[in-house]
Amino acid sequence: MSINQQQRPDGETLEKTRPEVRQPELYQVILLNDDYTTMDFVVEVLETVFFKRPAEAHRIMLLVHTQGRGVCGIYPYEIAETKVEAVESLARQHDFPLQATLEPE
Ligand code: TYC
Repeated sequence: MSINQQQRPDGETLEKTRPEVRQPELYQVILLNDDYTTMDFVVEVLETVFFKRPAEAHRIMLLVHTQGRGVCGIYPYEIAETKVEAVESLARQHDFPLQATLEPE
């Protein structure tokens, strides 16, 4: 019996024809430019934290470098928050000032 089905006492099964599915609110993870973090490190972060393939990671890195900021992924709140923490924790370990932030989609 799925969550969209209900068993009635007479043995009939009722099924919702239009299940109410609540979509989670989504947040953009935005990467910010700075003058000190190396391009290679940013590409590595995009590959390891956001699972971008090398060409896409390089494209996003250059976009952030030239535009000042760029979206690197869109996720439900807790996942987005975890990505921001992962970026900043990796950056600190390597003594880079790289920062990321969240914005509602
Ligand atoms: N601007 C940095 C440099 O010239 C590269 C960089 C790109 C840093 C993207 C941060 O989010 C960033 N080395």
